[in-house]
Amino acid sequence: MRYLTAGESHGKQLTTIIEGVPAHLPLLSEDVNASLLRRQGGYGRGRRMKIEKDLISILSGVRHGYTLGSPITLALTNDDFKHWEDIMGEEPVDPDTHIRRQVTKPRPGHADLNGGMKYNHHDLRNVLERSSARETAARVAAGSVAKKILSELGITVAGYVRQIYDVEARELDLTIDEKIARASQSDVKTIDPEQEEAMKRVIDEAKQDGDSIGGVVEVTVDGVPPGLGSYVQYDRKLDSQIAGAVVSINAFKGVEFGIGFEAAHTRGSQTHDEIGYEDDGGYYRKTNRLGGFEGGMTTGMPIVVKGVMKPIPTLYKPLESVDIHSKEPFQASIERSDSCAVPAASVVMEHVVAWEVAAAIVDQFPSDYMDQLKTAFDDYRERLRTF
Ligand code: EPS
Repeated sequence: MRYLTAGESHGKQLTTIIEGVPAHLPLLSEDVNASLLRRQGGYGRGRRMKIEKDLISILSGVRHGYTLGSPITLALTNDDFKHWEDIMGEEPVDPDTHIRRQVTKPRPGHADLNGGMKYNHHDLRNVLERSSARETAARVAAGSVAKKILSELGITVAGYVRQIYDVEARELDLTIDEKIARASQSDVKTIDPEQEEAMKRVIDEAKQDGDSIGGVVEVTVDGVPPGLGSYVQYDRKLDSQIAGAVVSINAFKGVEFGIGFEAAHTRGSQTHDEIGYEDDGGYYRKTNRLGGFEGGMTTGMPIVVKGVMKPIPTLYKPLESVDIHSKEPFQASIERSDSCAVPAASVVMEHVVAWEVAAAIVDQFPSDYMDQLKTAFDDYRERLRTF
């Protein structure tokens, strides 16, 4: 299973084309829209989210509420395009207008300068329009289809905020359904209501100062059997595929599974998850310190993965940079942006992780149509139960 996205931040639309989804999966535009709506929410976003009403059109691959097994095209119109038609239209414009509108001041921390140098763009809008995190809407759309496949197989995925700036959610012993319920009730999509106000406060403070802040997102996947992914080849390790997907989210700088970086200072006896056996359920782990992975394969314990998001680089507070035409230094002062997008990013991370898990399953089992996949998946679980 694979997908591609296309579209510029202020262009006409974002498009996602997904290939390899089994036939006969129930899929409605409401399923995708529910995910898109969640991504649009979250305390700390700027004015753009009030302009966009992200609603998908399914242009191919679905008939009468079910997938056909053919490529699925999901199209998302940018409502803001009407204000940008002159700037982002595909027709040529006269050279004077073109020069007047060029963006020549690269923002530190964004793709602007490197992208301009690489593609020889002297108008940095040609870079920033595609590198913008608006593109994550198209990835959430793909992930919402992945989540439908997973839910048919009894697998649940939850994304929520662990930390914003220096405010951390407490370690809480919650079921995945409780995590989903709490995050959905929280303006900052955290599972810890006690830290909610403090998280909002640091976002307000950053905004007042014209600054931005990042944080930590966690995703849990419940209901996965052991043995998804493979140890036999480096590029088939599912944890590495998930890690790559997480770091591919705009502004994400790091990833860890389970205790993650803490493993640098825990002993082996305090790191690994002891194995037990029950007549009814087969093998199980007594703990889940490794976040559900050994040898690039799932252990059967929940997948627990964290991603760290840096503060958004578009700042009201100026940072030093250099104009690429005049070569003069300037203080980058920028129009609108989000002061914190960590809550929205928790929805994005949930969906990219869901995609990787679903893609691993679809690639591992016969999956031309849903019943075939379900039967193969159930047989596999049954075989493991008595292994
Ligand atoms: C973004 C800047 C802001 C965000 C945008 C990502 O948009 P604008 O420049 O139009 O104000 O709101 O996020 C989205 C549009 C979205 O859908 O998430 C950026 O520079 O990455």
